Amino acid sequence: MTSTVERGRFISVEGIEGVGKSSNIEVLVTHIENAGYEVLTTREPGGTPLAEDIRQLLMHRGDEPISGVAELLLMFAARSLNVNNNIRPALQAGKWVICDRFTDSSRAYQSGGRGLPMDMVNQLADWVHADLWPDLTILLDAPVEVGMARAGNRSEPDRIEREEHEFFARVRESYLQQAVAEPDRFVVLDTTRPLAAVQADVVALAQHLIEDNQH
Ligand code: Z5A
Repeated sequence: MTSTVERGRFISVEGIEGVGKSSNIEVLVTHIENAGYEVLTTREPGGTPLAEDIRQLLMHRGDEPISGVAELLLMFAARSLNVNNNIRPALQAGKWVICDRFTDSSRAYQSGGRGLPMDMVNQLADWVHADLWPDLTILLDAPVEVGMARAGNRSEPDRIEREEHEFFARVRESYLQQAVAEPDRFVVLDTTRPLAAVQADVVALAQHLIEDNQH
């Protein structure tokens, strides 16, 4: 008799910079682990040694311009590595996967922000991860000024962080449109509230998915 391992759940966390992805992923992971599940936490771009190298190219390169298309292709090259070497094997082994950004980031930044056609992003998504999409996407939302002020308290901005306010406003708008288009997958949380209140919502969402998994 063969025993089949139940596929784990896949959660992505999205939002413009400084909205609190790291701060909320921490409590999300702790809650799911405390419920008895093994969790793989990963991030994009990155997550595998080669994908992390691509991240370095994208964030801290020199003066050579990177076109929007080159940026998009590098994001998806890194995503292909992360999906094949991390995410799919973990889900198949029954682990839960928490991903700090996924393809919705490419839709928001490279299409919404840079202006590339959404269809281009969606075709690459089909190539790279086909029917694999998060079971739940938590969109942490705040006005650009709030995210920028929080992020501004940290270290030197990277290449994408040096973009102007209007760029991030387009990114945020694209995220909000995605959430409206896919209400079954997205949950939008207002992160202008105190961190503890946002974290309580994140834990409640995780608990809902855990209970759903047990039925
Ligand atoms: N990118 C892309 O263009 N296309 C793609 O396909 C992908 C990515 C996958 C790297 O992302 C860049 O890659 C990103 C998009 C692009 N560029 N930008 N911008 P990243 O996720 O690594 O970098 P980031 O967006 O700058 O995120 P971050 O640095 O990890 O920030 P965060 O996790 O969202 O925030 P945090 O560190 O948890 O919180 C920031 C501060 O705010 C911290 O002091 C917290 O204590 C505080 N905080 C958080 N929440 C609250 C609340 N509610 N109240 C008060 N203070 C708070």
